[in-house]
Amino acid sequence: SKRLRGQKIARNFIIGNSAVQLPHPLFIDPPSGHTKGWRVYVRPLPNGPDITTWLKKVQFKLHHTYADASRTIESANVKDGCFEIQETGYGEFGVELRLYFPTESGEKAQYREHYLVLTYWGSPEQQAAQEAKNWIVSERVETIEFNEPTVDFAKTLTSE
Ligand code: SLL
Repeated sequence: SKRLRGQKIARNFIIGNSAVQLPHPLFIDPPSGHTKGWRVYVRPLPNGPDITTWLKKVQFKLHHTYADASRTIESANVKDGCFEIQETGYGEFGVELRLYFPTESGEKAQYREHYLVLTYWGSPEQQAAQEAKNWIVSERVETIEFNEPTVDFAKTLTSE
C-alpha cells in the first residue's frame, strides 16, 4: 500500500533477561552442570501498548552449545504479550534476536543483540537484594524506527 513519505515512526519496547541460581522450582530437572535458569525476552513497556500488533515473530539465536540454538516465537503463541525463551545453562553469551514484522508491511527483519546477565551486578546493596531474592534482571528500553512505513502499517503501529 501507499507509503508515508518523509515520515518516521518509532516504537519502544523492552529486551532483557531474568535469571536465577539453580536449583529453583521454575526449572525442573536441569541437565547436570547447569547452574543457572534464565529467560530472554522481548516485551512491551510496563503498562505500555501491545507489541504483537506490529511484531509478528522473534527468532532468538542462542550459543552454539545449545542443541537447538535457533528458537522462534510467533506472536500468535505469546503469553502476556511477551516473546520469551526459557533455558538453563552455565554461562553468559550474546543472544542474537531477529525481529519480524507483518509481511504486508514490506519491512525487513531487524537485528538486535542481548548479552545475558546471569551473575549479580551493581552496587553491593543491589547484589545483596538479587542474592536474597535469587532473582536477577537485566533489561533495557529498545527503540525501533520505521522509515516511510505504509499507511496501513503506520495505523497498526500507532493504534493502541
Ligand atoms: C562461557 N563464553 O563459557 C561462555 C559460553 C555457553 C553457555 C557460555 C549451554 C548449555 C547446554 C550453555 O550454558 N552454554 O549445553 O545446553 O561462559
